Amino acid sequence: MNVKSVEPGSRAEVTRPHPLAPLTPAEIAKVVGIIQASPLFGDKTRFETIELLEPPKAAVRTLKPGARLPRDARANIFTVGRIGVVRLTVSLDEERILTSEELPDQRAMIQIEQFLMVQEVVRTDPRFVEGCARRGVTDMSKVCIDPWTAGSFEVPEEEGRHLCHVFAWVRLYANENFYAHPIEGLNAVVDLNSWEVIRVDDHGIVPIPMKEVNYDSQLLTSTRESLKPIDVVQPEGVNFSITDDVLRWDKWQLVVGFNGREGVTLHDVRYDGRPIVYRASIVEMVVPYGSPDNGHYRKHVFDIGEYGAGKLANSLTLGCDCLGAIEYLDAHLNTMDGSVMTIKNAVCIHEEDSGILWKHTDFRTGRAEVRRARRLVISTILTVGNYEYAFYWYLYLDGTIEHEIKTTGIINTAGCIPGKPGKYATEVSPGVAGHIHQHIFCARLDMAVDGDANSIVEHNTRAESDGPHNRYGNAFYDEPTLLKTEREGCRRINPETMRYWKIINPNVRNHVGQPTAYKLEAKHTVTPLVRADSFSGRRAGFVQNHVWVTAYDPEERYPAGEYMNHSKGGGLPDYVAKNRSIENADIVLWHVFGIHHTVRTEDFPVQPCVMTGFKLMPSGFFDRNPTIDLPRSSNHASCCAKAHG
Ligand SMILES: [Cu+2]
Repeated sequence: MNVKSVEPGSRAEVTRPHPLAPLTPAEIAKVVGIIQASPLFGDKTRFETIELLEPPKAAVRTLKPGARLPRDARANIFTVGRIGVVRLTVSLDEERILTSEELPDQRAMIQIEQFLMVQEVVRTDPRFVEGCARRGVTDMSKVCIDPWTAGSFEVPEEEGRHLCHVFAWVRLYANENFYAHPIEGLNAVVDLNSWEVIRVDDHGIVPIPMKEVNYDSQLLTSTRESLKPIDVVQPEGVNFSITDDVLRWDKWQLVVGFNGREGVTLHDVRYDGRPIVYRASIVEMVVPYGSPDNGHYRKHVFDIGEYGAGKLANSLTLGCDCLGAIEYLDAHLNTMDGSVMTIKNAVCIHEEDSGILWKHTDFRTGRAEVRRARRLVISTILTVGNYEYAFYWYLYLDGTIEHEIKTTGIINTAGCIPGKPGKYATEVSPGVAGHIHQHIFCARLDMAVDGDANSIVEHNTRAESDGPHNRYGNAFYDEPTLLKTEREGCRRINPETMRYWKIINPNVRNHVGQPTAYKLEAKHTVTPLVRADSFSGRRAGFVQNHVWVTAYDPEERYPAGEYMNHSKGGGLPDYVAKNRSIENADIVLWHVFGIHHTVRTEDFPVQPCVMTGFKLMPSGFFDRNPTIDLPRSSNHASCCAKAHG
């Protein structure tokens, strides 16, 4: 193969990447060079995102071994001082811009490079300085400013601008937890083009709580006795490999991608060579807060669409974030000025024991057969301001795919009169309130169960009607309903009927003559509570259903629309308005799930992980338990604990 030796964790040296592998640093630099050499580029041009333009699915599907496809990129650029985005596609092979589209009303995502610039601008604004002084804060170097996206609220002076809306806290000294000291009721609105504070809102003074509530080990005065270690060792090495960008483990194979908007993406996921999902990723996350008070009604932030998940990924640390024998992948992205930024160890890949997989004891003979479950974990952790999101894709030996999100970090805090957090919040420390909120995620699952032509069938369990056919009153049955169009594919969960959905391939049958299928286990949905026709509700139409199904269109990528910042609507409600057929077609399943978060005192100062997620489970895909062929094994490192004193 025409591939140079590859350092662990690096794609930089691969000279002929897989067609779905993310852009290499050299490719990102080349895209920047091509744009900089064009008349579109000027001194004030900045780069929002540069990512792989995935080749057409048909070309990937028919690619001969050893052949390659042209490498193309997508890029969004913008100009300092004015709103608008230019959307480009670029040919890396031909070294030229293929398409260029001016979108004068769209706004780029807020870039991490802009976070501290916003803080500086607000700290020096005389109206904001005065507001702080009214609250007894005169040392502005101690004021911490978090830039929140501003949304779209039809405020006349905000229309047609590119803004952020800020909340403020006081940090008493280095590494101190400033979220324990909210400067309540003081917000600024900052124009990200002119870098002026267009307005300071003072909603009234609430005393700043000064009690320290720390979590940093340097600041804690006592810790509990440490636990003896649990070591995860694989003395014979790991069971997975990455060759030419293809990750293989047991019967699984896939390509792991990464980009600035979505973070980790999975491509062409197969088990035993059989395709299951062509592309899977978490494409949006919106966090609506329930308080109408002060500036808090504006908190309805799209962490993926408005900030971009990729750039916020952590560099993970061995033995802390990740336990065991770990393979890391670096993430290569672009900075705003067009440099290549590399997040070392952004993606962690490892194997985990996950309890028993199956067991049976023959009570007549006492003979037991037991097999242990194991999963391959592909994970990444993001820091979005105060909060952390840890994303885990799990592949199991039995063909199950699971996605789990662990939410942790620091709740967004507001100030209150001690003992009076109000109707919309929980007081977590005297004078510190955490508002009720939700974290709503959307997964985009381009399904390919045994091929690209799939259908979706909804299953509801019904109790049998009364009558002689149900003499004992025990009868209940599963009722399948084929969803034929995009409008029929807009569905919510129903625990009363044990509702679930199957993604079937009507053209491939299992050994009992049924279509091969996977099942979506929607195990963690949330009920939307923001009014659907409100300013914020219109921007997040996708939360109104837990399942959406669309005909495949590679340009329909995001459930709240391609350009989110200051959006007024769009995304899935528009896609399904076309009401295309979703029967025996190339279809995309969108699953909306999340966490309903009524804050607990235990969520402060740092919240222990709270989980959400979903599963895709084989359901008629295999003719029998596909893990019956696992050999018997016994772990020789296990021993008796001798815990009795
Ligand atoms: Cu939360």
